[in-house]
Amino acid sequence: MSIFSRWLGKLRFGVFSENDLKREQVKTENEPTGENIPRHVAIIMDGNGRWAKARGLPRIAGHHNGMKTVKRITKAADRVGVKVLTLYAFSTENWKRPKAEVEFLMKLPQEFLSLELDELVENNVQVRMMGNRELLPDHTLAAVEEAVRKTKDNTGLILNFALNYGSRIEMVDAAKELARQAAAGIIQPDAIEEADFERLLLSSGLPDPDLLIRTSGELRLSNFMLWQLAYSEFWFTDVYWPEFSEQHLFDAIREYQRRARRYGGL
Ligand code: V07
Repeated sequence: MSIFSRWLGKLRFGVFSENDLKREQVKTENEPTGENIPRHVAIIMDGNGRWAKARGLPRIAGHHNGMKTVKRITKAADRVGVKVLTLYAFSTENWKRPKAEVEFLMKLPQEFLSLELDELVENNVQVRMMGNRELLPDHTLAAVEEAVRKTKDNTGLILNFALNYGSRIEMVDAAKELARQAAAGIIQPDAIEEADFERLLLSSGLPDPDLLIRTSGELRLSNFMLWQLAYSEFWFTDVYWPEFSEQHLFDAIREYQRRARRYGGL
């Protein structure tokens, strides 16, 4: 059935849902539907600096535009029924960048939240943060904690920011805690199971990502969710993060659905 006749039918019978209207506002043509929408999508938002450089702009202009993409993609993911969206905003390695760039990046959570928190609350989105809180500037942490607190009882999309996150240190910290518990006689080393380790990871309580997206042509994990991505589907694009659109997200999800169907057929 064509889109046209589907809409004609809806017009005649007056069964426009709220989602139809939202869809119309954005006008995407390849919106995934049906079974097998990935529950958890994780994204490495790469290429902001390169996007800026290609336009003769400073790197921070790329980061700032990347922030606008965060809003667009959060709404699109929510609309198609993704339950958890994890975004890699700042890695433990990113501290090595020039001081001025790091300072700019550390202001983005506040800026993003001052613009978007009200709407996130309205849309029942739950904001979380995954990463080491200790090294974050007070102003950054305060803004994030406020968003986490104000949205903690929300039951819609979980928007999980990986901020000062590194997967190896996450696992080392989990191992240390298990070692402490073993030394204290709380657990038996031989009885340690995957679930015991998993409970100590920063993503504890979330399902593993079904789909990992990385933008900007890089084909690496860069210390991102090494444990949690063990069984995930990967999708890469050359598009720089500031130019990543709803259409790209939907392409990735449709490809995920195709792969899931193929496995089902075996
Ligand atoms: C950052 C924009 C997106 C592209 C990647 C680098 C730059 C949103 C946040 C954010 C983080 C936590 C939070 C709310 C928003 C953010 C950093 C960088 C450090 F609770 N975008 N964004 N944080 N960029």
